[in-house]
Amino acid sequence: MPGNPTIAVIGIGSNLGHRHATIHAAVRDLARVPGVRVRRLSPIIETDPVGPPEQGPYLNAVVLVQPALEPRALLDAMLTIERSHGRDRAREQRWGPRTLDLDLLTFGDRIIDEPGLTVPHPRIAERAFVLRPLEFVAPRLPIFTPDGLRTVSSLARMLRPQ
Ligand code: A4P
Ligand code: MG
Repeated sequence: MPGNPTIAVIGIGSNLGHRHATIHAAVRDLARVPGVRVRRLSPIIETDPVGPPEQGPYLNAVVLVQPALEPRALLDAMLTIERSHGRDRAREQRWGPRTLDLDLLTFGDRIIDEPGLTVPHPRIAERAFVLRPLEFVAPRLPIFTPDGLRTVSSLARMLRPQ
C-alpha cells in the first residue's frame, strides 16, 4: 500500500501589476510543470507589506502541490515562472515590491539546508501573509519553529490581530 503522497506548499505573493491575474497565471504555470500536480489553491487575501514601507499591499495565497520531482527541480521551475512574470532580482531590494514571489514553504517532511534552498522556509511561523492563507487549506500542517513543532492554526492564533 502506498503511503500518503508527499505534499509541497508554495507561497505566492504579488504587489506589482495585475496581482490577481498574475497569481492565477502562476498557478496555471505550476500545473504545467512536468511532475507537479496542483491540488488546492487557498483564498487570495490582501495583506500589509512586510519590509520597506514605500510599497503597496500584497495579494498572497498558498498552493498545495503533489510533486513527483526533487525539491531543487521544483524550486528551479518556480524561479523560471517568476522570471516569466517579469521578476528581475538584479533590480530589486530585499523584501521590496515584486510582480511575483514564489516560496517553497514545505516539501513533505523534508528538511533541507543547502546553498540557495532552505526548507521549511525559515520565516513561515512569523508571517501572517503565509499563515492566514495556509490556515484555510492546511490548518493542521506541522511547522518547525524554534519552540518545536506547531500546527499552522496554533501559529496563526499567536499572530497579532490585523
Ligand atoms: N531560497 C532559499 N530557500 C528558498 C525557498 N524555500 N523558497 C532562495 C524560495 N526561495 C528560496 O529569494 C532569494 C533566494 O532564496 C532565491 O533565489 C532562492 O534560491 P527571493 O525571492 O529573491 O528573495 P526575497 O523574496 O526578497 O527574500 P526572502 O527572504 O525570500 O523574502 P520573503 O520571505 O519571500 O519575503 N509582505 C507581504 N504582505 N506579502 C509578501 O508576500 N513578501 C516578501 C518577501 C516581503 N514582504 C511581503 C511579502
Ligand atoms: Mg522569496
